Amino acid sequence: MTDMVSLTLDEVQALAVRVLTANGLSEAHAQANATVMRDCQRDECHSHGLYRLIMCVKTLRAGKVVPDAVPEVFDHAPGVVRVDAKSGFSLLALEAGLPMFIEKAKASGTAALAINNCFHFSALWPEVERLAEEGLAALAMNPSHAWVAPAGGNAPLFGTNPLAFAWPRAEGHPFVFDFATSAMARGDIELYRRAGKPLPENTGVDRQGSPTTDAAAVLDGAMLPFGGHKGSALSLMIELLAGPLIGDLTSVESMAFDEGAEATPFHGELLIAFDPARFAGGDAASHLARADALLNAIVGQGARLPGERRHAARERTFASGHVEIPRKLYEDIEALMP
Ligand code: NDP
Ligand code: PYC
Repeated sequence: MTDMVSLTLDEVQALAVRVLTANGLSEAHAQANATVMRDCQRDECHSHGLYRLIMCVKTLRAGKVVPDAVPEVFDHAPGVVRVDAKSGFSLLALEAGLPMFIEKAKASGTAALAINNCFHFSALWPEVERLAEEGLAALAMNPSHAWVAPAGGNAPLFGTNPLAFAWPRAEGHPFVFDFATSAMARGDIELYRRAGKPLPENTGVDRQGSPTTDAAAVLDGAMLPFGGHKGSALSLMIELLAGPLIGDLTSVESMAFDEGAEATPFHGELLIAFDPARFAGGDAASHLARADALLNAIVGQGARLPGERRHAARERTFASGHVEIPRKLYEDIEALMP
């Protein structure tokens, strides 16, 4: 018996849906959540693939998420779509809001989508990649739980606050980056802890504020932002834009709402889209070609573009027809069946 379990993408989806519905989640939410976990597993984004089932089930069992919430979409302003997730998971709310959001962005050149009152566990790149496939440039961001100390501070205040960006390209995959504004996503630190591996330096501090490479000590202490004051400022921007601006919770408030249940964070999410066809008018194709030249020049220097590793992983998965997950994770997931 090997340490890894091999699954087709259909099996990944079916496993996630089976575990989520068995724990009380509606079929519609389970399919939406499972699709993003499957796509992360396909692209070897391990911290936000099937591993997320553990946190989703913990969230369902904590009892605050509404497992069959039906999101409500509001045409809030000419350039603003608002979706009330009604205390459900975020991904079905996103599905509900996307058509009006895309329509507004294409009609006006730019639009924002605010998702409110959602439990959020997922990677953001699938969301902005979808928008770029519609020909739009896009940003997405959200707070999480207060796990990260601000630069120069010593106690958790910010979330791991991801920021994702996508840019459409005439040929090939859209250019996409997506990263936590903490030195490492919390999900990755958890995977280090599970693997018993030391963290890179400057990932976090222990409860006493002393630097440590021990993953469990950092999870119990405070994570650090990436890039010192620069990552810290970006993280703060995300707290403000995807928190008070859209009338939703900050990471500190999400943590307080959690009341120690260690469920997935509860807050809002902000997406913004720009349509190059509107901004650049008849010249859009030539301006997009100049953008391509810039992106190609990066690759021409031997540097890699964000997203290249993911796309290489995607091709490997399609070629082999399966993904592999650690047997221990597979067993932990099976143990989530009630
Ligand atoms: P990574 O550090 O793994 O990757 C960040 C980005 O940088 C990716 O786009 C990646 O592309 C790119 N990249 C990595 N290395 C290089 C390199 N050497 N050269 C060029 N580009 C590079 O991301 P994180 O660990 O910070 O975040 C992981 C995921 O966690 C994200 O998807 C994020 O959305 C999610 N997350 C979600 C949260 C939530 O609240 N829902 C909170 C925090 C994180 P590539 O993928 O091709 O390697
Ligand atoms: O990995 O930091 C993280 C994270 C928080 C919420 C979802 N993922």
